[in-house]
Amino acid sequence: MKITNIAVQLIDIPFHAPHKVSFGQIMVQNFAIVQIQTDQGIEGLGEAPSIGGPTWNEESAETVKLVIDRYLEPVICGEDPFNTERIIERMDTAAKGNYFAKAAVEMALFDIIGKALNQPIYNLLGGCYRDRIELSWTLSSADAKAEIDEASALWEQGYRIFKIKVAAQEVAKDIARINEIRAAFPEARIRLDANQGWDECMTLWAMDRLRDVNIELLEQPVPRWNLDGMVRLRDRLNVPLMADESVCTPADAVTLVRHNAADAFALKLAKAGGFRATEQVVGVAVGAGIPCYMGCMRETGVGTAAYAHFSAASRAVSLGCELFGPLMMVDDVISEPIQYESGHIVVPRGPGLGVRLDEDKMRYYARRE
Ligand code: MUC
Ligand code: MG
Repeated sequence: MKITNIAVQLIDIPFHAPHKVSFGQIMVQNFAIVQIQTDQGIEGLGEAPSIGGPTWNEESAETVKLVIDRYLEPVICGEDPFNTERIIERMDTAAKGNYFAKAAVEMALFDIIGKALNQPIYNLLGGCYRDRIELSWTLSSADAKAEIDEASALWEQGYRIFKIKVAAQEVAKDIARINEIRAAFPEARIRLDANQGWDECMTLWAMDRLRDVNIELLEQPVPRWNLDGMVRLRDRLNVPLMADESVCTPADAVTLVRHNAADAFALKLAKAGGFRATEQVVGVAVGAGIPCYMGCMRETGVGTAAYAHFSAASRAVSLGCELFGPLMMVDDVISEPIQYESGHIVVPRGPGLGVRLDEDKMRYYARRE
């Protein structure tokens, strides 16, 4: 089989409610949707999301499209999609970094391979170790009353883990808000994610005031480069520290382990460069006894399916997942929605990613400029 064409389309889908995080208030999610064609008529789907631009890291849907169109497509066309390792090497030679772009391409390759073999992607990665994954729901409106209402409805549906986004407002307001949420949900598993928005001093100050709140995990409080700060925080806090922005590639994972800088890793296929690189990150984590969580960038059903396949097959993903992207947005671009049950995502079972694009929705949400 040979790859004949790669098409990248930009689409924008609004969130149900403004998403408030350390890097701003985001109303609309941007995506680069990748479609790879082959000479045998099998098409593969991939996706790279971005939260309103290059906000979470350096990449955006626009850079993904440019890098794929101009630098990756020319070195991939004509290759056999089964040769993922060689294609990854060619992509790494043609473009440094740009992992979201490479992950979107590799996702489409795995979709093709799964369809050609008539197998879901999880069967290419270790099989169905789990067929549903517990969700951690993110509260990101920065308003305690609204978040308690939101969490109450979810609690009824079976959600038990809540991740509160902090650092979008003054730290004292976050502390009051977290206390209110804890009082409303004494049994909930509560995690915090500052998205690099605090410094070491502020983290110590805040966590000292939250010491009776029973926080399960504190995710990426300080900037991604501040590994020494993470090491010191680990020494001084009683709450486990989860690395997210600090741990993207397998090399990052090794660096974190060598520094003893994290208790847990948040995974994302996009930030590592795809399934294969994420497997390598997990290899480092397993070797170091570090448990993993499957984060997300608020993907459509395409990317969400990919992340679900990985989490289904990987025993190390023991801290649940964040695969609720389709529920956060007003619509999706796949024809059959991703299934959720009692606070869990149900892993799609069809060949490849197990999802199909709805072309009308793609046209409706297409970038207009
Ligand atoms: C994360 O865990 O950092 C994606 C959207 C957002 O607000 O943060 C990332 C996820
Ligand atoms: Mg995070």
